[in-house]
Amino acid sequence: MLRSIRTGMGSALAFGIICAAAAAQDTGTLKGTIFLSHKAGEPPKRTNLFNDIKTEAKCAEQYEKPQVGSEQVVSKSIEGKDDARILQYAIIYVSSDVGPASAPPAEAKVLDQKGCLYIPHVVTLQVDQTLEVLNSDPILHNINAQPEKNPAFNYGQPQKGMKNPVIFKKPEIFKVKCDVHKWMGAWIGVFPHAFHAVSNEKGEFEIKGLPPGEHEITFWHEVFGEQKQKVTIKAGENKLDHTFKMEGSG
Ligand SMILES: [Cu+2]
Repeated sequence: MLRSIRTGMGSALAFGIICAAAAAQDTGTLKGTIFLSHKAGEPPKRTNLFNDIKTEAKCAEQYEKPQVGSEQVVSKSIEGKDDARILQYAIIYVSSDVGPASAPPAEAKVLDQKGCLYIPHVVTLQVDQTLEVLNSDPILHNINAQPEKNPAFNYGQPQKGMKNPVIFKKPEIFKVKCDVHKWMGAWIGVFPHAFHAVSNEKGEFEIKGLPPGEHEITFWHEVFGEQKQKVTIKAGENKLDHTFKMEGSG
């Protein structure tokens, strides 16, 4: 009797594994690159953040050389092109109905405060997934969030290594800031499913596990706004690039 139960459980387990493997094969992956177009010779202006950071000695000493760059627009030129760049920190997510969501990932995302910057500048997570807010600096930061759909929060973290876990119940994109250092800002994107990504330093993104069929994809950037596009996903790899335009660009 015991043996037959064990055999039965083994078969059920094997069946489950086979089904899971088949389901994984049947889903699609969406990959792409985010670009920023602008008038030739007029790339986005860059802010010298180090002018601000150097007012906080314990942060300034963490940098080997002055940091130049804007947190808001992190774009890099493309070799041979004078009117387009790749764009980091865009959020890419599915904005149409994709059915019931899978359980949120057990592993937390981390929003660090290091060198008087939020790292990463943009973070996305699923409803009920933990965001761990960490202070890696030996000075006081506070993380002040005033979302519209989730409860507001404001944690002071006066010591290095302090952590506050936060969970969000409603989908929303909102800003957090530090009241001690006015240049410190980050964006948190909360989604009802796992189909979201942030473009990396090469402008690239990847969203895995999409059910085949037509979906609406939203591309969001804190400066360049929000644009939507329909895409038909097939099993396997799918490609979709997106270009944001700077205002005034043709
Ligand atoms: Cu701060």
